[in-house]
Amino acid sequence: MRSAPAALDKVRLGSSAIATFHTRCGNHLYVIGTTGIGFALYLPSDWIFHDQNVTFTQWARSDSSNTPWTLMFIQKNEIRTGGSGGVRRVWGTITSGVWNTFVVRIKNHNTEGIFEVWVNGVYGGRLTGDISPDGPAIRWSAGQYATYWRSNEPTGNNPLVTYMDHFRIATTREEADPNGWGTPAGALRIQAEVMSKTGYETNSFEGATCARATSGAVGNVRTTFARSSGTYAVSVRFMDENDGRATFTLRVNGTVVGSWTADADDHTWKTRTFIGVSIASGAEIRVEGARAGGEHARVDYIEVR
Ligand SMILES: [Ca+2]
Ligand SMILES: [Ca+2]
Ligand SMILES: [Ca+2]
Repeated sequence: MRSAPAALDKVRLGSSAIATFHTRCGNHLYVIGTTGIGFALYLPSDWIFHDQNVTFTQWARSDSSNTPWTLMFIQKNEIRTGGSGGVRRVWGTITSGVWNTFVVRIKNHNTEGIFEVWVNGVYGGRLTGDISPDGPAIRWSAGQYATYWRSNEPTGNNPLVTYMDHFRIATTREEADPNGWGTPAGALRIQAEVMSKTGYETNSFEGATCARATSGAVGNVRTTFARSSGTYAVSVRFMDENDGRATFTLRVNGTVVGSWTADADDHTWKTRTFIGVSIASGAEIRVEGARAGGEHARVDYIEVR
């Protein structure tokens, strides 16, 4: 049985956005003068990754439905762009069964254009120069679009189901980033389930998608810090189960920031915060844990602000 994931939040326009937009034909947004476009994508856990492109969102000039278009698509487990606009690149990788978050920055210009992408909070890089679509504003379309299937039989699941949520247009990346929704302004929240894992696996528990330790050996979830170097507060949301006492350790580039044991045993999600943490751009942020009794050392997310 296939069940829809819980929606993350409602569609809303960032409070600082200078963009103006309206909807047309159900799924087109017109975006003027934006710097950040944010959205989230969910693939069902039984998604079959394959080598045909599955376009799920695209951008073009607002004043014409003609080309050029920039298409964003899934191919294998990669997020790529392509299409007649010439914005071609692999931007990152995703997994099924979790919400994957995106921020896309588009600056239209024939010679000084910018197109850059963050996938799950990780910077995927930048293309510059002649960035299409050109025109007075950007038309943003969401939903599956047949490109490969014009001339080929579709492969993968049948039906092929994708979910999108958390659409936002904003003037800063932080505000556009779905990871920041519901978090303090400027905070960066990275979900454990989309981090790299060793000895951990994605799990759903007590209302949260999280990562849990797979054994009594110490494992970890980890991510690369994509913001500028500085001093930050770091919070870890973890589950304190009632049938075990796991110990968690937060490390930045290998150095221990702090360690704690989930020994309240009241079976609730809790947040542990460390302040004054020096983090260099590009540093690895890691949370370690291991199963202890019936407690799986579950981590929901980390938040940096
Ligand atoms: Ca416990
Ligand atoms: Ca348990
Ligand atoms: Ca989570």
